[in-house]
Amino acid sequence: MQPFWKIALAAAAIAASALSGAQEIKARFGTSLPDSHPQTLGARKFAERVEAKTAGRIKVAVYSAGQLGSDLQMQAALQGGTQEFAAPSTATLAGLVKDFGVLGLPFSFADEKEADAVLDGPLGRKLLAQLPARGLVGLAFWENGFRNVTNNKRPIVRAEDIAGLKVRTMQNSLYIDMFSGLGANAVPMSVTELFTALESHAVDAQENPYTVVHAQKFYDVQKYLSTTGHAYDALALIVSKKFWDRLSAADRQAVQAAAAEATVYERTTSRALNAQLRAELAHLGMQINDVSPQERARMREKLQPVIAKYTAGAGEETAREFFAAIEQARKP
Ligand code: EAX
Repeated sequence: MQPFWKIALAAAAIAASALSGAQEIKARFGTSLPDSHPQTLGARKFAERVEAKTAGRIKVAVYSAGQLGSDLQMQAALQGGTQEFAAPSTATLAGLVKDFGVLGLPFSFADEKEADAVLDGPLGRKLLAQLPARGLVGLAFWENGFRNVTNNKRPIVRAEDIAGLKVRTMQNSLYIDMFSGLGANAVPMSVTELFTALESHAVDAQENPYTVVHAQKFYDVQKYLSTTGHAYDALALIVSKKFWDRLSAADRQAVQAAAAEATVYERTTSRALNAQLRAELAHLGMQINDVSPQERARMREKLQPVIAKYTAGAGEETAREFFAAIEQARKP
């Protein structure tokens, strides 16, 4: 714990510099994933753009790989004003604003194009607009990507193959229910603890996009990667409202513009890496099997009660808008 007077001094320093409009403003951006993952690459690009747009006046220091805590802890730190930026999975945000839960509903998006259309459209803006009431400001949606199951027991060929596996999930009730719904034993924990849990066989399995499997070196402790693609995981670039409120209008504009540029970069990088890392993971010794569309449909069928529960839980109106936006994106 930092002594109170130190925190008070630091806060006063930030407030003073914002008021003068000339002094340096320091901010911290925390990510839960390693330096090579798009979450952290995006954070560094964002930091670079913010600095460029403010002539070096706003400095954003990036702390990767959970150095500032788990996604959940960082979210709380942003709310409390002891950390400025983060880009957690939107699944984490669903614990604060239930409407975010629609984004993680299994087997909703067919591809990234649909996700972009929904996230950058009215539904995405409506979700972000709910954050200030919770002490956060949402700047943009980034990408983690489609999540696939890895384990060290067997390839997931049929939906039933997931049953009985001890699967690490994110600390989010939708993901816990999703894997329980497929007959697995869901074990929620932070991604920062996951490598050790897999290595020590505390869990058999986990689910994440190729980029996370590669960045976290899960190929060293997991044999099988099955392309379940059960959910698209969007990240949200968020900022502490306490910090945001201290910025001048011009600085806010600069930060928004930096966020827009970093978003294009982060998504492009995520897509390029996800496309290239599948072959790399096979090369590193993982056995990769494609799950058939029929089996994915069977998984979706088994998850109907979970989908119904979280559709209702996220709010009828939000859910209706979410599915309508996907339909709209699908139109040629
Ligand atoms: O921040 O926790 C997870 O599995 C997520 O993929 C990731 O950490 C997003």
